[in-house]
Amino acid sequence: MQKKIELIGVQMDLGASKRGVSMGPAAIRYGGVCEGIRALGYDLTDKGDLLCLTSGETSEKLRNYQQVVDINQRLYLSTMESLQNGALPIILGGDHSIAAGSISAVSKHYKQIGIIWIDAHGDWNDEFSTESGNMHGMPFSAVCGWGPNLMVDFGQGPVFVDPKHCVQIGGRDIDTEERIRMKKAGVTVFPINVIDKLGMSEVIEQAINIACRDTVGFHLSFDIDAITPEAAPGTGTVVHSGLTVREAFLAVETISETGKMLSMDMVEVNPILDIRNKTGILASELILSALGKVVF
Ligand SMILES: [Mn+2]
Repeated sequence: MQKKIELIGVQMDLGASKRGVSMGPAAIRYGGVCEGIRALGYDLTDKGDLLCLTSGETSEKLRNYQQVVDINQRLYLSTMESLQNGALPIILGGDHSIAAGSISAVSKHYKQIGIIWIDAHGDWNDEFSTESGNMHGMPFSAVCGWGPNLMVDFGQGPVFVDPKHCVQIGGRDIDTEERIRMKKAGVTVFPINVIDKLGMSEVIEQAINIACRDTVGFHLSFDIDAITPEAAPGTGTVVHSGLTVREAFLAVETISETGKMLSMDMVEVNPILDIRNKTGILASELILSALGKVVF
């Protein structure tokens, strides 16, 4: 694992229907992420936050698309700059729409990457399959080249991630059309009931194998709503009966042991809906465990 880390906050919440995840980067920083990363011995640069445009074009099926595209263009450039510096980028969201910018930079830089996407949702919609028009439900599809088009190519000349190197973990609220699209594309999905049966230890091992086979390594995109709402109440689209805190830690601890994580997003922390920054602290701790923090 690289010793240089660059942190990029993204104050973006226009890809979601509930406001407030724009304050996520602050909540995760208050949770101690910077101090923790330095304590692990990394050379950390906190690049501060990107801010989104105050207004822009919108449509029913692609809500706030101009602001979403704009922030992704700038996050792409910032992530690419970090990669060219030889750093491992950690992106603090913000809603999940920003993963289009971060991942497309990682994919373009390394050419052949896998993705491990830990989330209650599939995030595999386009403008035709979406039921809400919320663009935080579309980035996983976009970085694989499956639309929506304006999120696939926003001027960067994308290198698509092959869905056969992509894994979704923790899904339990995947739309009907979205499910068909994921199956057709060939994304491997470990929904919550499969995790019940196999156990996270087995699931994360299989996921890592899929994401590492014929790739340089993988990007980890962690949506905090993957975790059960009792433990992570500070998020906008809660779905009951999610991952336990220990299952989540086991996943990121095992990921850390591989040394193959190239970059990471931690998204959808909403301090407005949180209880005494419980979710912000949890997000911070999960990042540290993904970077090698051990309990013994
Ligand atoms: Mn998500």
